[in-house]
Amino acid sequence: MSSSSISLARLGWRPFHSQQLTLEDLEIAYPARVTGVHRSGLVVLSERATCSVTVAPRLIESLELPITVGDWVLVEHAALRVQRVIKPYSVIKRLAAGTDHRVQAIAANLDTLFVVTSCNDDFNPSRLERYLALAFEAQVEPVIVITKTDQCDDPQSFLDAAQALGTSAAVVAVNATDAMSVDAITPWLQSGQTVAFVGSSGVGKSTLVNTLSGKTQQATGGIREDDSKGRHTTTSREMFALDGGAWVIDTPGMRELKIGASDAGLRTVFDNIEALAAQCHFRDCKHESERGCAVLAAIATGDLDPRRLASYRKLQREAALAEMTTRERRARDRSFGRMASSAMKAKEKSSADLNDYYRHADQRRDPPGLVQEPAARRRVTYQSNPQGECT
Ligand SMILES: Nc1nc2c(ncn2[C@@H]2O[C@H](COP(=O)(O)OP(=O)(O)OP(=O)(O)O)[C@@H](O)[C@H]2O)c(=O)[nH]1
Ligand SMILES: [Mg+2]
Ligand SMILES: [Zn+2]
Repeated sequence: MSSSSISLARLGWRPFHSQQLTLEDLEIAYPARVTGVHRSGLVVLSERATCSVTVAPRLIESLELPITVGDWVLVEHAALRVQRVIKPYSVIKRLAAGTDHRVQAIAANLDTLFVVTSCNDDFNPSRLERYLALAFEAQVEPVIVITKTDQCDDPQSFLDAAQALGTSAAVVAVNATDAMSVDAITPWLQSGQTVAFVGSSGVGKSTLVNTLSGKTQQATGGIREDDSKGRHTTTSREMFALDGGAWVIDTPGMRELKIGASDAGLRTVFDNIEALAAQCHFRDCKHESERGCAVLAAIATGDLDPRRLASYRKLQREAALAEMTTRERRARDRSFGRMASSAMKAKEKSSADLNDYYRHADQRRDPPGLVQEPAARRRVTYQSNPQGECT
């Protein structure tokens, strides 16, 4: 444990969080902010100290989303243990890579998401749209940061391409190694604000964090995509304080970014297509070959990039699939919950029967659901049947 002396407001605490607390809560626990998540537990920062705390498996299982960097938790006064998690005002989440469709929380209680890309092959408008959808869905302000302007002959063309997406996200181009250049993102770094850097490996997320903090907080390095293990320089998410009082979260490079259910997020990223669609002749126009389609007309005149429409459709399909899978998993969890509860009831019934049996020991008969072993080594064992009832 190391001591700190920092106000809750400087740590990013808001009235939104206070509203979730009672005086009784504060008698048994105190608020702390998660700055790191490790297999063995969490690193948290409170008004008093930085500590490592544990989380009971039962609490982990009860959470809809895993605890992530930036979350607020209540830590027990009596032990270095999380008592509960405070609902965050924003969470950036994605679907985990692979086939199990788990939702992964990237950062919580975030004000700004810096979507980082470089003036090189990494720059990809459709990938930027994915990141923007995550931010808008979480109601976090996105800012597109284009790095490596010093290594590029025509940074303006990348700025123009990002601005051509036509979203409300601000676009900034910087040399991430140069403090004067990185000053361009300081308007989003007010005291008590929390920001995160996301983007592919090697685009300069950690370099930005180091340049902003004026010291080497994070290791930086080149991309090692040819490494068969695909190791990237930053391997875990961490939160740091800047001298000005803002909190920055550095994240490992993402190779694959799958979006989850994202209706509002997608509508915001593609609001120009939504506006055109409202002018189509048919209300249920699919913008394929219908008469009076305003979207196709805009493509024909060059006012809408066909890539945007293709990207919107692809992300809509992905979001719909994610929503369906989430619904299926919830249904599965609910039916598992019902099964578990009927098994519990069966167990309680069988205990009640057992008590009854012992109360009437003088008229002893074999109790229901029990197999009686020979008297010499008498003990009782439960027999269950597939319906979860005792016989
Ligand atoms: N010249 C120049 N080099 C940069 C710039 N941004 C990043 N770099 C270099 O690019 C390399 C990768 O930068 P990192 O900051 O480690 O990239 P990252 O996004 O944190 O990568 P991961 O941690 O793997 O996700 C380093 O060698 C940096 O010095 C920039 O704007 N200009
Ligand atoms: Mg890094
Ligand atoms: Zn149409």
